[in-house]
Amino acid sequence: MEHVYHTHTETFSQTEAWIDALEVVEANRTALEALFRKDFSQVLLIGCGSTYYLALSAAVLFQDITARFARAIPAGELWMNPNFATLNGNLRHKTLLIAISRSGSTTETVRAVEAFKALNGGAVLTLTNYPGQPLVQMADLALVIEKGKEQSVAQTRSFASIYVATTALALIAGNHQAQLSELRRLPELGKRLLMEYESLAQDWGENLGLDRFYFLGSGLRYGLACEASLKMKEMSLTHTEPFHFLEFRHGPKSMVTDTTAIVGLLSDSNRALEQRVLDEAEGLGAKVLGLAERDASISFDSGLPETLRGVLYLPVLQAMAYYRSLAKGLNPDQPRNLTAVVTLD
Ligand code: F1P
Repeated sequence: MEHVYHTHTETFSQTEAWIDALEVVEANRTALEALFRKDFSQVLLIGCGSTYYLALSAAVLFQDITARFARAIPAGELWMNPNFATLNGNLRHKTLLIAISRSGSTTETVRAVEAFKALNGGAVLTLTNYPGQPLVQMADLALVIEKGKEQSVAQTRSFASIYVATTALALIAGNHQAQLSELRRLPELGKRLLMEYESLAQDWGENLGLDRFYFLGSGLRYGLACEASLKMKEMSLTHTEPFHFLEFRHGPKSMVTDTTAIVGLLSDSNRALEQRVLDEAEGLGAKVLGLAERDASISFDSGLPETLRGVLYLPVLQAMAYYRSLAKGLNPDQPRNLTAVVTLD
């Protein structure tokens, strides 16, 4: 019997965790509204690895939707420099800290929250997939999306579940509650993408003639490009890097060969500028794959606003990394040298 990898099960069942994410946010709506009414002048999002990339994308989303200053830093950076959150000790500028962690127990993230609280930096909201963990206990408000739990080391459905939650949170923070119902369409859309494009993900993943991957994304899609690149790196031990679209011309382009794959997470708003970068890379011999709302190799055809459909970029790219891992004879569930949680003394 063919071995069933957790990564496959988790990637292909992820839309159930998206539903859970929306339910958890809905169940905590009153508390969230109260939290976002508090006096704070910046939102700081932290995480490590995948969850840092999630924070990067969610910061753009928050700022776009709420018109409040939001930024992301790795949790380890905040742990080492907690004054950063309070703008060098100036507590007139209160911070809302959003700490993101699948496990809820990564040492850097726990230590960063401790340091932030010791400085009286502001309120703490945590987003995790496991109950009863330190980050859940330390929070002013903790959202736990248990359907996002996973056996694999590399995050797939956990990441996507928390990403869906942050999209809903940004709508609540920005007083756009009326748009929450639009998010309920995401799970069906995600399911369709996985069915429609699994064979494309497999073809690209199994193409071992490609020896390097670059993932390009701008705005909220940059953090998602980072995550897609990390999946490829962790699961398939491939040379891969993410870049902002227009940055690609400023050096990275010199790496393009005819064994290069370029994956473009295209926007609506800047599509023409982004497409030119892909066309230039193709002209240099790269194999190019575009993801976009419509008229692309992978088309969402979602009808959803650009800010709300970010999660749709993920499933097919996660599946591509999975298939490349298998094609290279690796175990996608257990990337080399990694553990699911980084615990420091
Ligand atoms: C974060 C994380 C993962 C990564 C690695 C180690 O954990 O960096 O993103 O894949 O396996 O842990 P968490 O804080 O989100 O649980």
